[in-house]
Amino acid sequence: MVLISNRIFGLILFFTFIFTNISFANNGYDLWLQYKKVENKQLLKEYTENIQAIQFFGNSETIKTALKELNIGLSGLFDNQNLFENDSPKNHLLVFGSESQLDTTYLNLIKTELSKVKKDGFVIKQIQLNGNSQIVISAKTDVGVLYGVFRFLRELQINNSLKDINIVDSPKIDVRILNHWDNLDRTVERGYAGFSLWNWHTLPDYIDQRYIDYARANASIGINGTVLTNVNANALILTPQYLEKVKALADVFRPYGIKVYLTARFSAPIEIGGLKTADPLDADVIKWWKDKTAEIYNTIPDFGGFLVKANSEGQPGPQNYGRNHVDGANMMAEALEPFGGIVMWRAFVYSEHDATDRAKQAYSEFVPYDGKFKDNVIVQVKNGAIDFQPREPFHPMFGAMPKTPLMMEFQITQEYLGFSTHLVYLPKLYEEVFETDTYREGKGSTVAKVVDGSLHNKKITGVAGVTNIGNDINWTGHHFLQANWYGFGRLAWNPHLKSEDIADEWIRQTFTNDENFIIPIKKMMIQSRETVVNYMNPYGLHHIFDTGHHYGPGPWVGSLPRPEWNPTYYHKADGFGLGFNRTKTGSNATAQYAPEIAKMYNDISTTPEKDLLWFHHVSWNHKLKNGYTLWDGMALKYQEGVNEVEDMISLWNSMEQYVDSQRFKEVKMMLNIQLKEAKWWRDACLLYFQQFSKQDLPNGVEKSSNSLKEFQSMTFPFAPGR
Ligand code: GCV
Repeated sequence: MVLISNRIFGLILFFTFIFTNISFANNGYDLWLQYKKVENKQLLKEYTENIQAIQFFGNSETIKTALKELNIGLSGLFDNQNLFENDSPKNHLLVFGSESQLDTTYLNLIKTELSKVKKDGFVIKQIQLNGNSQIVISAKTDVGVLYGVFRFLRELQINNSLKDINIVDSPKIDVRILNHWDNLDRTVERGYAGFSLWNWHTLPDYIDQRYIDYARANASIGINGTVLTNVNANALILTPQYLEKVKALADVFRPYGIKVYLTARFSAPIEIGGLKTADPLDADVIKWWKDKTAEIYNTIPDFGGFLVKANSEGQPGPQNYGRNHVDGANMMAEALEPFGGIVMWRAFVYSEHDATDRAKQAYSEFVPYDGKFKDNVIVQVKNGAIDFQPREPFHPMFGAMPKTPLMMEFQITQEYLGFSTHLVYLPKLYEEVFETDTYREGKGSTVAKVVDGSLHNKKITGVAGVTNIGNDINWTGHHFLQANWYGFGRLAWNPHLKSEDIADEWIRQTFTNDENFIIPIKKMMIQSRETVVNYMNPYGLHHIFDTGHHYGPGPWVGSLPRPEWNPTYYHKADGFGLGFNRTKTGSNATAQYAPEIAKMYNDISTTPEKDLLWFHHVSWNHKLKNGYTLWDGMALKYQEGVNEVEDMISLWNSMEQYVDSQRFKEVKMMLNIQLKEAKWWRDACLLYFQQFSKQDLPNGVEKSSNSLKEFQSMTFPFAPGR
């Protein structure tokens, strides 16, 4: 037991305060960990009544980290030097420690709550001891205690009352992980917020403060893993030269409960191992992976495992040797098994040699392997069957592999949602996916229940997010896109949370607790996902982005050698109409869903209009539910999207008094870019599709001042993220 009462902490706090609040001003660097002074009188009173000193149990690095964070947080939120400087014993304590360390007096007072805690969950409870109210934070593990401390700080930041506080919360997912598509030269594939955070050149000797702040931010939302490198992998990361650098990062992240994972290039035994083959059934290859894995664990004892993209978009894999995904994944799993590591094997596969609908290929390739993977393999599946579009129906693999753990892969970076210049609140998209019913075990078999393992009693569960983090000072390029990192973490912790509640807590922590700001801004965030769908891909249109960089519209692109890389493959515009027939009269992709869903999608009258053109080739004159024809309705949707961005701008402009000047100005400039690009999408798409519909724009839709030719001739050789 240690009572924090010395001046050293006061000094640390003082410098931390200077560092975080002055030198960074408000450039957004502090994310949602702003820890601004509490002004709420009731909370100030409750705080003083409950907390006069801190007492903690345990001395692990994680417990010390929890203490450090508490110090940073409380000194920002309150004028509470007395917590750290006064030696006299106090009656009102903030007590924290794990079950195995906590004093039994406290344990007895929280035992009911603690018995409900699972894995790295925690308890925060106000208790009465000898007539004094105190607050106890405890957990089964030290990382759970750290999560409890972060949650406690969140409660304070969002001005929740401390009176009778009694929170028990546990993660519903085991592996809550970020995927960095970061290359060793620091470029980031589909990265729009600067270069990679990982400075491989100065590692392992130089530990950038950002590595620590990255870990703090992740731990604050329960993220417990990070894949440092791109799935389009470079085998060099597995060499001793780089493993030493990886170790340095792992050492920084460990106290925060974050494990490091790496992408494993399937051909690494050839490229860095000097073997002639990477055949997963070859004895030398098997040995190579076993030795390599042992070497990694020797360097990083808590290494998490491998993420593998195999036989996809040119990446090598077991099929190069006539083997299959099971052979490849199990070979690596066997190497990791003795150390407790896992393989995350991606199901993002489609082949130029397969003429069937791309949307069907992953399901066809993987579902027959259900039950064949080793226990430490988890198959990582994108939320939809194509590729992170503004809206996709859920991937039919969810629910279709009852014997295989499947983890969700979301994109946080906005490859197809406006890069880092469009304000789009993605937790709304994640929530839509999680809430969808797969009907695999009858009504109520939601994707969330597949992913949290409860539908089929899975042994490992996971949610991955392809990050939007780079070395931009505000981390994500756009201040509001921090909310997507935040919201991803919150939903990875509990996929049943509501995106609106997440937006609420994010705004309060990041900007202000003033309802005059929160209510309208929250509404704007929630609406923003539909807005981007409206001005990019209404009614189920998809993959009509310009080629390669995916910046802006390119519905006219139709001459790329791989058919499924062409937007024309997806929209199939012709004189009759628009859309991809995936019903039983078309590619029959609908048959990959449970019968209830297949039936709904096979019939145009029961297909939700948001997915119309995903599943049907629809006449330009088809009557929509609102009475408009498809052509008129679609044109009006594009216009609606533009109008909604205009509304976002007016709203933001009226919010100046609630936001610091730097973030206000930066968001304002970004919104203006978003408006310009929304108009570009509207005009380019409508001019292009008009060639087929041969109809005028309906009233209310603005005419483009550019010609289709002008849009088609635009090139962006240096668009980011390639
Ligand atoms: C990392 C899409 C992206 C690629 C990405 C790929 C994947 O095709 O455009 O940049 O590659 O998905 O998820 O593997």
